[in-house]
Amino acid sequence: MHLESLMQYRKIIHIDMDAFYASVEQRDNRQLRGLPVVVGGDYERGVVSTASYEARKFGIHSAMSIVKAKSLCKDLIIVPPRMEVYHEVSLEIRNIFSEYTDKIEPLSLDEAYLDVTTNKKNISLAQDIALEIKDKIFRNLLLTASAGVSYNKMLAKIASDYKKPDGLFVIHPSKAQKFIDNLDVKEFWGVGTKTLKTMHELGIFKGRDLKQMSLSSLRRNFGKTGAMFYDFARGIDNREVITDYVRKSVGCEHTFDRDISTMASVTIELYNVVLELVERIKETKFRGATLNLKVKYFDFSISSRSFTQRKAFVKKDNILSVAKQLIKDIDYRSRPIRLIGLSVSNRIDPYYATGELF
Ligand code: TTP
Ligand code: MG
Repeated sequence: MHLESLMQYRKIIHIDMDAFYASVEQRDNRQLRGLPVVVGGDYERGVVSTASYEARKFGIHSAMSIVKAKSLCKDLIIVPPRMEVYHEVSLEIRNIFSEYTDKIEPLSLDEAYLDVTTNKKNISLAQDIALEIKDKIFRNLLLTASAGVSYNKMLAKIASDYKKPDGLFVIHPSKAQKFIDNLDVKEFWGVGTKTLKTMHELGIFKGRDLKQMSLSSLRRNFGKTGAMFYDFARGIDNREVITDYVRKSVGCEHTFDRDISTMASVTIELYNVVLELVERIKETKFRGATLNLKVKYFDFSISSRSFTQRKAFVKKDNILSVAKQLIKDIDYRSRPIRLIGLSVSNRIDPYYATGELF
């Protein structure tokens, strides 16, 4: 395949945490590790939210009744869900993703698509990004995730499921058709129990069978989704990664080669941070009414100050004069500083803003 034709392809990653709720419980309680655990309500009509991989060996899976699960494994441990903790972890993995791209489409607490065609670290191979993300999730959160990499959403999602748990699987554009031809149709996006039954009745079992079908016959049998199946069988899925990301702040930080403690050096460094912040505000078009100053001292302790005004912080002179006010009572003479950071937060919706935005 020529390089020029490869360049047209998007780079999509799908990340899915392994046995998410159960893994968090096993992480936080050593005694649960290596054992069959389900997260769910231990009452008569309770259902399994998720099963640890050890429990899955007994045939236990999500949405199964707890009663049934218990009958399959007499030593099953049932843990009640701790949604706040799962939400917290979800935010943390989202933060890791956003080190690479803002094009993030979360599907649930533990699953997201990322479009890394262009990315913040200019890494050319999406597979390298996926590996870094998996590594960071493991090092920071002690949890494993599986990642799928391909040029569209459908294939990236199938790929993340392919080597679970702790998997990384890449479907390269040049290998996609062969992969799809051999794929069971139940793996295709949008194929539920009912569709699968109809497909089987039509003699469609693998991707290659699906590809044999004409567009009109797929439309006749499956309505609108029929056209989608026609495309999927050919490796085509143009759905975009849809972000729900709303920026809450914009900022930057400078760490110095040497700790600083004189007024002259602090003024210069503060000015440099302001310049960069103004650039970032221009790039992101972010409008916020609060300016935050963060200072890290030589001993890594941190002080922060903030100031809120009626209009958005946009202009250099405004930001600089407020930043100077904020740093005034920082005692850098007796406690040299190693970092200065500035950020603007407290988003202003232009329609409700006062001042210069009107
Ligand atoms: P999944 O990603 O479907 O499952 P999982 O992370 O537990 O396992 P794996 O990805 O390794 O196959 O769902 C993520 C979480 O969503 C899961 O941990 C619990 C919750 N969930 C439910 O509460 N009910 C359900 O029926 C399903 C499928 C998931
Ligand atoms: Mg999962």
